[in-house]
Amino acid sequence: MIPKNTKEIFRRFHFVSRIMFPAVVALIAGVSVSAGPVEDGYRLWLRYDPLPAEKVAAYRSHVTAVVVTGNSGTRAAIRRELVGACSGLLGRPVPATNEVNGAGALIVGTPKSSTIIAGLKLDQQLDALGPEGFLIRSVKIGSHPATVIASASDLGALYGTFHFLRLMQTLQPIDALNVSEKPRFGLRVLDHWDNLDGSIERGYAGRSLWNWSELPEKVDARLVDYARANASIGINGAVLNNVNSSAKSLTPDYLKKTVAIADALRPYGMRVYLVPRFSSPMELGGLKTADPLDPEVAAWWQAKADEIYQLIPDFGGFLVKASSEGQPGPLTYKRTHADGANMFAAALAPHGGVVMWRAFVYDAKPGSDRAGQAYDALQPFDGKFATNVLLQVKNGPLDFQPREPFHPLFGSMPQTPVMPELQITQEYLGQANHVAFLATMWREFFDSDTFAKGPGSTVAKVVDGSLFGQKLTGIAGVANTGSDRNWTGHPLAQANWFAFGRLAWNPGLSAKAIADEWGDMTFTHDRATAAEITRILLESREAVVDYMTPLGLAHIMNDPHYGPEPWGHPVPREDWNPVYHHRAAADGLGFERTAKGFNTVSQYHPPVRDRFADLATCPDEFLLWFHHVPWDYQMRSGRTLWDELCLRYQRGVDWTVKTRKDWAALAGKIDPERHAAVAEKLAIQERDAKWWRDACLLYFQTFSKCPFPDGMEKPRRTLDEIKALDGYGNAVKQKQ
Ligand code: GCW
Repeated sequence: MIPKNTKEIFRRFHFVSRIMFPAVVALIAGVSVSAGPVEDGYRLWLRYDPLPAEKVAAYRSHVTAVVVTGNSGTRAAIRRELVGACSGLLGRPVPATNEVNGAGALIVGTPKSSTIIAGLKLDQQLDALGPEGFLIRSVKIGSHPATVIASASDLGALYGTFHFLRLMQTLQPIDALNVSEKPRFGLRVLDHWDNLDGSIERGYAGRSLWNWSELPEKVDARLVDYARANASIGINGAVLNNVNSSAKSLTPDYLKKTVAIADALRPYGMRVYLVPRFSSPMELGGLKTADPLDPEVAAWWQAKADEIYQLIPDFGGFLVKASSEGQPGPLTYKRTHADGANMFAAALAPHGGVVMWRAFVYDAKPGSDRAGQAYDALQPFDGKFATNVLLQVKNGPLDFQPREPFHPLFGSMPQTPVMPELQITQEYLGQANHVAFLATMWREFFDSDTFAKGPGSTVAKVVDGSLFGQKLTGIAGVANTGSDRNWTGHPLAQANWFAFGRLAWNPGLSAKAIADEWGDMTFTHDRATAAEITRILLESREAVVDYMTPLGLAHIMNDPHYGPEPWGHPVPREDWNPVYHHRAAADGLGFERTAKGFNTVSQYHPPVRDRFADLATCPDEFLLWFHHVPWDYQMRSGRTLWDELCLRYQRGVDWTVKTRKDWAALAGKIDPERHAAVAEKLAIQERDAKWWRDACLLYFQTFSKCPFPDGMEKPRRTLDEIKALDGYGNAVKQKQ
């Protein structure tokens, strides 16, 4: 049954009714619609404006009616999406019908929901694709050519629907289709670091989409568009609250609010998850302890899990940050991470829920390598976790830096499902001001060879379960969405949300293929313009690495994690201070992680460790991550380390200068609203890139004592002037 408030949401359904139908009707009536929809970015990649005329002509006879029988929430969503999208893309109404009346029907459903699909006898193939997989086939129903989108479940049929629409949106042929798809990860989840007061930790696109103070009475209609966008790229879960959590989210009142969100997301196949605060049995239950081995504590969690499932029968489970950065956890009680995770696992198991246990743990142990601590803390527990526990590990061993080598826990936990945690929000990559297309970074991560079982043991194979035979698989992305009208702050940052979903579905996709799809769907079908947008996206992340942290540098940012501060700042822990990470000194730069130093490189399997450990074979990209290198060290380029460093920073700056010009040249090729919005962001990016270059190089020069090489633009400000800037690069002190 669809709850009342969800019906209400559907009644007020988004742009299909508000913008597109008036446009379509106007078209039919021969009225010109020069105004078009407002290009404020709200529609994301689900823009269903009329396709180029030759494509409309090619598609028209293949898309004449939508046949989706039955009225489950998901089937209704499929029907609505197809009718709205096809009518918009083809510029004339495509009706929903109950049967096939002629050529060009789109028949969508399952063998159970559709007698036509049942008649095609696809059951075996559909079962092999699993509940979320689907087939798309060009068939004949009687004498009528038709297209069938079939799955074993409604949700798979919804995913197939969006796949079909994507084919049209990217101008692919649809006349002889034979597609079969299934996701490579089971759990494809967005982690929202959203606080109950509406703020978002590391969120740069406005406030939380969950309006806790108005829920459950008022459910923002926008949640349906959020769910549609996610379903369109295969995301099937959302963790609603911050990993730095408040116990309040598990109170009966807040659970009711969560029910309302779950109801809104359900038709689109998104399950909700919560982050329980480890100390909740004390804070909410009045117990004296939260010790995971205490029977009363376990019973409290069991009762809480029962209460949640009573309210939300398809609740996904818990994501837990425990004994990490000051959060309570099992270590408080001298218990282990496995003890903590297994306590939650036992409470959720009867209901089919999972625990995603975060591996982002590091101690304030002076004199040790922070980047090695998660491996030391968790690897010994391989095989000790309950079967419904996944270990959620950030892609790199430090913390979502512009570039890190892959985390050594990937490939070192053969008996544990390890799920990557990627960060879609650009905490350390210019936040919502810089373009940094992350598909290239994630591609690098998935393709890294762990050598866990010899060559070819890529991270992708570790995490999709194929290398070690795990059935439970998942991937999480820390969301970059917020209440901003365009969802992600920077218009081009929508591409990162899209890329996360596409890679969660298929980690084999190339960054270029994803960028092409996204640009085509989001901006324009003009090939030259779309190619230019793709090029900018594909180059962007490397440029950010160049002007922030080239050659394996990391964590040299200021307090808001935005600008440079290599000189460091007073912090309670040495491993939060940039100087701990870069180790600049008269004798050179970089963190020695070989046997000459902390030997953290030994956490990798041979020959990965040997390759990183040997200066002769360590890739330039990771040089200063693994080695402390003299300023005059000769690089592969033939330049000294110092000169190379300077020219990398310069290369990053040059990219921002050139990209601004390239973008300016696209004026008139895309809508003026989004063109201007991106241009403004690129201006900020250029300014910031220069700030990074000058701050880092002037500071490092105090150690290297070397002159700036030819080819590098000289800083216009002194180091002291730069040090006086605030966290976002503004001069705060007046010049005397
Ligand atoms: O990257 C750091 C962030 C924290 C974050 C933490 C984590 C949610 O600066 O804001 O806390 O990582 O991942 O737990």
